[in-house]
Amino acid sequence: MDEIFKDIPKIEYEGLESNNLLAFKHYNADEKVGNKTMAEHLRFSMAYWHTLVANGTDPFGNATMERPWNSLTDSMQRAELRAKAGFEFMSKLGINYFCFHDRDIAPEGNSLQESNKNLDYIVSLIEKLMEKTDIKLLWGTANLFSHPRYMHGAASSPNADVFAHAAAQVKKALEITSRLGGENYVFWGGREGYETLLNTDMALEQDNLARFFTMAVDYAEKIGFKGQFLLEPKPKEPTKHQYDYDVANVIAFLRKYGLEDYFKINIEANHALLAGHTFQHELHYARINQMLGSIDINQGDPLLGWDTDQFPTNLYATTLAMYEILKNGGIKPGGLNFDAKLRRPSFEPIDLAYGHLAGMDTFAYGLKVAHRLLEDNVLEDHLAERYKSYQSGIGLDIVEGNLDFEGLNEYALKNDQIINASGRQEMLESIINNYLIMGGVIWEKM
Ligand code: XLS
Ligand code: NI
Ligand code: NI
Repeated sequence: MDEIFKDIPKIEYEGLESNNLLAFKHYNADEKVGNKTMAEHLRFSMAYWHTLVANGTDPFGNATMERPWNSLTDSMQRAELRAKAGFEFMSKLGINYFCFHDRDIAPEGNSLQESNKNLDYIVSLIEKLMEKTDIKLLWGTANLFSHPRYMHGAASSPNADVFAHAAAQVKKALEITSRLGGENYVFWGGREGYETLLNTDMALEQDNLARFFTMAVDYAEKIGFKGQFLLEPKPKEPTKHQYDYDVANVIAFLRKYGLEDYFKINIEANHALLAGHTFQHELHYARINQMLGSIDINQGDPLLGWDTDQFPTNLYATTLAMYEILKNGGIKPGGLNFDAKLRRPSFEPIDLAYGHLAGMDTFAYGLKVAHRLLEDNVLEDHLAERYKSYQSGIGLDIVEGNLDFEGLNEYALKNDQIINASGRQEMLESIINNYLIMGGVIWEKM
């Protein structure tokens, strides 16, 4: 096959000694961290929409991205070249998974029939590319937000015809995800939310959303789709208030409608920030509720109030994220999907390599530091000490349910000697810094 990204070489691991900017310094796919290789821990995935479809348009300006398929006028030919380019890119970067929306891989036609036909054609091509490269589908999803018909939402639209159309689209997206062996299926509530309560029946819209998810679960069972369903929270954008606000909100929603056994959560770093949380908070909240399914890796800008979807380069954040993932016992069948895009002026194809490479190295480093923190029981020992009053005496009675308010009152009346211990936050922060500085490489030489 003709090479499409001629400027992007195969990216190899060369370690910290190398000054080659197009080589990994930390991500070494086959290197073991604990009992798994980095590739097994990290399960990186390319996001079709950002890496292959985004062209640099923003509300103030036109496309900037130089991409080989931009010169083609036929939308199906563009889709074909994109697919080939995507698989070449993933092979060169050593990314073993990808994710897509239905409308990323094939253009929307003039009717549902035509759109489905376009999909079938491209899916056959993708199937062949997957076979050739051994690259797998992490998840598929349906774009229920770009087309004008979804202006009021999809499953939460006040218009039942829109609900039906969205259902047909998800039916097809489930079929192709299943055909391609997708390991998960994602719902991100694109326009499932509201602009004003003056015209919104929130109770009906939420009931309808749940009806929609229930039908999806039933249909997956019918066609034998074995993948994990995931819901991806986001507090705002495009609507003022999205229904899938954050992890806590999604868990409450799933439990209300009896869907909690069928779904896990896909957590995106930038969405956590928009909800006023850290990525670590959202991962932790999902983990302790057995709901951590997969992650969309990127980073936001704390000075901006929207989803900037930048490539992740913050070592502190990736360390704490990998800490949660290790505590979760890994994230399989989920993975680390690059829901990240280039800045508009980074318009050359080679920038795609720099972006993904930076993200992969940043997560590899975070993985190594998190693994070391866990091996040394740094935070675990401190936690055990901090909560030890619940291991015996009155604390154990509370935990075991042996006491009520009256019993506790009796105890408290006799005990006026409360002694607190320091939380040691600053000490812990400095320990984390020391682990971060010694990183994944230097300690091995010490
Ligand atoms: C947008 C979302 C979207 C989902 C997939 O903010 O992150 O890209 O991941 O629909
Ligand atoms: Ni996302
Ligand atoms: Ni996003």
